[in-house]
Amino acid sequence: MSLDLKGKGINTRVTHAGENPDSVHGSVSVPIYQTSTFKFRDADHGAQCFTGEEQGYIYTRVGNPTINTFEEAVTELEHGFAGIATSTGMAAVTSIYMTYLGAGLHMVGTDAVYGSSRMVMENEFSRFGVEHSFVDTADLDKVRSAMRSNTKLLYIETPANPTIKLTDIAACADIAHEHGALLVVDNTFMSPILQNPLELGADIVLHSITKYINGHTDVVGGVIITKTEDEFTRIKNVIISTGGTMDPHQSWLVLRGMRTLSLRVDRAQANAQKLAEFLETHPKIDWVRYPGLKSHPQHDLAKRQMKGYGSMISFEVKGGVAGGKVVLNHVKIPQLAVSLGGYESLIQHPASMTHHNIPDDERLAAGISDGLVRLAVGTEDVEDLLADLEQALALV
Ligand code: LCS
Repeated sequence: MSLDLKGKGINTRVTHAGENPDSVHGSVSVPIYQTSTFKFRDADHGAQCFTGEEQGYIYTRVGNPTINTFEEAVTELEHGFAGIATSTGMAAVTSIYMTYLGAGLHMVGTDAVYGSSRMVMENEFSRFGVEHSFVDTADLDKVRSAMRSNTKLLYIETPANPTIKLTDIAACADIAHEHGALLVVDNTFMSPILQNPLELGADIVLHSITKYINGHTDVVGGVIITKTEDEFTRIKNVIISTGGTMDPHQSWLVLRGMRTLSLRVDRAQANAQKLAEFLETHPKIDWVRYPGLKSHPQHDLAKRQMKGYGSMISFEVKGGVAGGKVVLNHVKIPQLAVSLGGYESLIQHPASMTHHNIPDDERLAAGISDGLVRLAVGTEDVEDLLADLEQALALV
């Protein structure tokens, strides 16, 4: 019997969600069902599994017990109907685009989304006649005026990568629904610990679990969680036929990583708050963007829709790109690498790295300046991180 998690706190739910003791040997950790296919009892059983008259596993692209355990666990944390694990975060993004968009249909998206979430639409889906408008979704008037009669998706990322601008999820849900569209939220930067978009009116939430959910910088993956059975079935059918599914070993690893999610998030965001406050008063820093700072233009929205401020900071060093490079090249603890959400601190330069494929005019219009440095704060001792940044900034 699994533990009833109704009414339990987030730390209990992240520890026990999806827990389903092995009925054969009682293993506490879910077994890795490393199999591509499943044997039927007899011909009738096989046929009934295909029609759905019998519940049973058929083939791992369609479903697998280890993968399902991870999906159930993350669905519990996002308060959804069901989840679908995908091979990468981008497989989650493109599967949603594929499910709801087609020739002559339109989406509205946040202008400063993760670079590939925008470029796959502008470069690939546009070849199939899909229309798009990427706008500053922090400005609700811009969202309203971008919506058209053929808009099927409003796709937002909040906080956005890497500008740390916020979008009002509840207000966007109203706008999407008034136009007969669905609201999709990329919740990667917050993880299910700090923000639950389905509870704020969104229809679909996705994560690159490469980041906080796995948290150990050793696995890529994605997940989609829907509010309703209808949306789950539509997306699941697309993923089964296009093949962007996760594999059993990958699912076991991300579930293992996820068990410590709330501990990691708590420590990393406590560190991030102190680092952001330190950077804000540092004479070598031009500006800092972190939702936990009162100077963040949407600090009130952060308090309203987020349960914490996360551990992503953007800032610009005096002297722009040249100043930023000095910091990137001289910090010793944060590693110079893309990605985020692992236990360790990482630092990178979006204009030349994660967002290099966005044309300069679009990138600058989206607020991703040439000198913007992105710091993903980890779980190290904050005194060590502060001292490290201080010594690197002294060299600017
Ligand atoms: N959504 C967000 C917000 C992301 O940051 C990323 C990857 C993705 C989706 C795609 O997920 P993936 O396929 O990589 O699992 N973001 C990256 C970043 O900021 N640095 O490296 C990858």
